Amino acid sequence: MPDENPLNDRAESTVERIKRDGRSLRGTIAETLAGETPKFGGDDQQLLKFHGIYQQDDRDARRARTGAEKSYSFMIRVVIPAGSLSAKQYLQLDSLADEYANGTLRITTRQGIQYHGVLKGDMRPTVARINDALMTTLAACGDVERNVMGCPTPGNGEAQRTVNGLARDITARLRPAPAAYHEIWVDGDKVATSERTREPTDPVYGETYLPRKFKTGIALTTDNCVDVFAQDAGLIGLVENGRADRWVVTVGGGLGMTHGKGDTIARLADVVGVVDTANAVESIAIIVGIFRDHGNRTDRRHARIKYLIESWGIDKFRGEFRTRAAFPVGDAPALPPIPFHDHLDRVRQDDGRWTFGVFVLSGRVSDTATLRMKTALQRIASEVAPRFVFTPQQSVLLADLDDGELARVEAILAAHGVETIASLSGARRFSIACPALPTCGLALAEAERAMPALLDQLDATLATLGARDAAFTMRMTGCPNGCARPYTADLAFVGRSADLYHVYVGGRLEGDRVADLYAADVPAAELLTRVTPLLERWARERTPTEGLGDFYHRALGSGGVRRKLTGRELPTLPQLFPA
Ligand code: SRM
Ligand code: SF4
Repeated sequence: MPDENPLNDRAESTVERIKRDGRSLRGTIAETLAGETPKFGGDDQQLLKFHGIYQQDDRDARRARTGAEKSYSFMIRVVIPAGSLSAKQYLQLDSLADEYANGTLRITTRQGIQYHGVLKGDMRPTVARINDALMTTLAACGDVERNVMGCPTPGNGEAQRTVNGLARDITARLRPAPAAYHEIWVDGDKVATSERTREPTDPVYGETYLPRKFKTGIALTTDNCVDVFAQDAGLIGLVENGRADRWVVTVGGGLGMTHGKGDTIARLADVVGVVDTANAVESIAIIVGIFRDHGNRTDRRHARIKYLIESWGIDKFRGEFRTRAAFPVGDAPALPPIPFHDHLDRVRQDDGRWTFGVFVLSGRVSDTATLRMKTALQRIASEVAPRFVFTPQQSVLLADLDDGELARVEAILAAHGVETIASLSGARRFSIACPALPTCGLALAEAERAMPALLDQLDATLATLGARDAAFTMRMTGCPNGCARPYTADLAFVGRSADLYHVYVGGRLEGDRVADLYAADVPAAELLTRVTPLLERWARERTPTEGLGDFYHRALGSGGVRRKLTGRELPTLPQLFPA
């Protein structure tokens, strides 16, 4: 079919060339690993992403090292479909954090794990031992299907099994198969060389893989904790009698924007149609195939599938999907509002056992003087051995516990200073922050490191207003790329420059609405004072279960469900909430 994306008329982007010349993701990674230099060249840095690895430098140390070589280390990301792993696997991940990384594990917003601060010489043992524990870093990053998210649904064994099974099957169906990965990281030096002859191109992705990253999430009509409408592709299980046998297929969500660029957008997904469980995996593979064949390969800023949907329109996309599908595709029913659960605290499973959800602030599993989260989880893994499930809100569930094990888990958590869920404020419990400084090369401002102080202030304000326990989601990112999904939050702070943030208001936990730009270029020290008038009105006038975003829209009388936001919005700070 001729390519009808007008943006594809121009020359291919540099990354397309790197992928094509990369000898099936081999590059010269093996040679650089064996050499003395502390860093990889530009092409290899791009190829390393497909192996789940980012070259980073300590941005705190940059200023001190002016003129000297940067302080390089590596971020390594582990793929964990639907966030589910055994206690034994968790113990392996835990020990690697101490042996090779900065002593912490970072639970990601896509239910994966990241290590920060791995030195070049430690990359190979780290990745090899992740593989030893039957996990991988392959395709954790790069222009491929990323870690597939799945709702943990701890109370419902049947739906949970289906979601987990689909997440694993999509992962297996769409995982790239470069021999280079095993040669370099698992099999060792003997075969790892860039001199290898060309091997067959990847059966799913071809020579140049996808135009850009691709993300899939699996939700249920009973729970949208995976933020399914923010995903490139999604499956929403239509739950009846505890089972999900039919799936609404969605396409075209995505949050990354660029400040000031009106042609970059955060966008919620559209519905493609309804399919049976047996065809759900293939439905995602078809969407990936359409993206591979028609996505933009000239301008990476516009290379996500959301831009193809914007350019084609959803009707044309549905037509292409049906043409490729060798199975029935039904029209989707109008979706009911889908609730949201964070799955924290005690949840009774349908087999009578328990899941206990532990809140992890910004996903950072570490030990401090007062909170020894890392030791607590390590002890639980070795002494109780529950199934571990990382959540899309950067927390962890400990599953399949009998009554005695539940009591043991709660005792270990308490002994290590882990707060009970009941003691968390609503804003804290649903907060998310991205890593930002000092590791992220794209960060413009702080996020994870600024979150504790910001939450302390917010909690104090909300307590004064009598709204400490009201549930809403506050998210923070160091730049507009949206890694903590800020644009679907009730309240979000998005880094603009070292000390300035844009403030967004109007999303909500259910993830079916994007926010408005509420105030622009607000200094870090004034973030809370800028939103306090809104918080005051919300606290005074909200209905008992009304979140901040819902109230904002009701007070504004906007009534509308906003599904798209651009990088060049004007602030909407309304007269109703004067600064
Ligand atoms: Fe992200 C790039 C961290 C989820 C949108 N993201 C990055 C990098 C790798 C920075 C870089 O390219 O140099 C960050 C590494 C920072 C560090 O030091 O660790 C990074 N993203 C993360 C994580 C760890 C944030 C977290 O708090 O957990 C999440 C890892 C998920 C995983 O396990 O795979 C993470 N990133 C997201 C999400 C949320 C999601 O997927 O649900 C988004 C928004 C959804 C989307 O993709 O539209 C997101 N990350 C981006 C973008 C913007 C992409 C775009 O279309 O414009 C970038 C920049 C890029 O790709 O060029 C980015
Ligand atoms: Fe880095 Fe920006 Fe993503 Fe935060 S949102 S991790 S600053 S790319």
